[in-house]
Amino acid sequence: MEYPVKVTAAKEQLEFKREEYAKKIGSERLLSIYRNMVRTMEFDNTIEDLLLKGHDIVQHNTRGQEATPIVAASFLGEEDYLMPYHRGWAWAIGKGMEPKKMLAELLNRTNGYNMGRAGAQLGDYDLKVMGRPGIQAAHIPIATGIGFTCKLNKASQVCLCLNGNGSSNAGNFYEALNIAGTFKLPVLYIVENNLYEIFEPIKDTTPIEDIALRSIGSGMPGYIVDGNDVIMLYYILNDVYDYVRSGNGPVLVEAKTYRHEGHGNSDTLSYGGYRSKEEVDEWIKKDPIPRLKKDLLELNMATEADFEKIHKEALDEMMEAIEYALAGVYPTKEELLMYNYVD
Ligand SMILES: Cc1ncc(C[n+]2csc(CCOP(=O)(O)OP(=O)(O)O)c2C)c(N)n1
Ligand SMILES: [Mg+2]
Repeated sequence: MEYPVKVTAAKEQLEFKREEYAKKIGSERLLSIYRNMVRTMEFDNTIEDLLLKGHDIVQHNTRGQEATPIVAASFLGEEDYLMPYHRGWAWAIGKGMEPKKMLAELLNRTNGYNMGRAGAQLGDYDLKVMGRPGIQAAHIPIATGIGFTCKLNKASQVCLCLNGNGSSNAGNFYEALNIAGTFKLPVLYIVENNLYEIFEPIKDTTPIEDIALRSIGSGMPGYIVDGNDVIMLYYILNDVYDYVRSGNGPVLVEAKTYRHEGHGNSDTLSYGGYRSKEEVDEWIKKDPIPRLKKDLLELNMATEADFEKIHKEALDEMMEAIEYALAGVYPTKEELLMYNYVD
């Protein structure tokens, strides 16, 4: 029997002509992806500064993993859903959420996206960005449920569901993918395999190296892609979205990547504790932001001035975001009790 799993490294990379494909995507789109990666990086830096100043924010830094969620979100239209997980903020910025309202939400102010009541589980239902549950992998069956909605709507609407490699070990993952595979739901499941679950290296928690293999048991195609290479990601995801939007059913994409920082605010061991400085430094060399910049410069698709402008605008935006967020107020006791089921 021929299994439907597809290993990217074998076929696609042979056919892939980097320069030609980058030109096909075009400067405008690639610079817009670059801009969103830089905005995400500056958003993370802003949060880290506020944490140092004593503000209370739940933070899982994106640094190093900007490319996959931003490229994936760049294919979503207004009608498409996004079900995120806890890692970073790239998915939110990629789908069009505003850093100032995100920051206000993270600081629990009423001028945030969810009146300061969701914090790090923020969402924007107008943009079809769903708030994530705090329980690992609980979001995956929800994305599958959204897949039923999309299928019933019969348009080419899709749901993008982002996951960590750790979530792919949970029972929910298997159940949710099994149902999506059975009913051919238009859901794109992406696993950002950053090789760790908090302090645990993947080899201590998972018996396989390639999470994409788990697509086989759910009857859907699987892809393995370099999650730090914007142009390659675009190339693979372009076909994957076409497949899902055309009613063929779900796909599982595994993006190989790495987080530069610790797991969350309380992880001070990111260097020298559970992982070596050499390992982190090797991955910093594959940082998707300078990598895309190098590609665009080498292909004469952008100039240094374009990049300077993007970085400056991102910094200015974050200064405004801090001003906006800190000017917000906390919800009152009455406001905190609003919008419960009993209402
Ligand atoms: C049921 C449950 N158990 C444990 C946790 C604590 N927790 C938060 S993130 C995480 C690991 C996530 O690893 P992974 O899915 O690989 O994502 P990454 O943090 O590496 O991006 C755990 C165990 C939780 N949120 N829910
Ligand atoms: Mg992980």
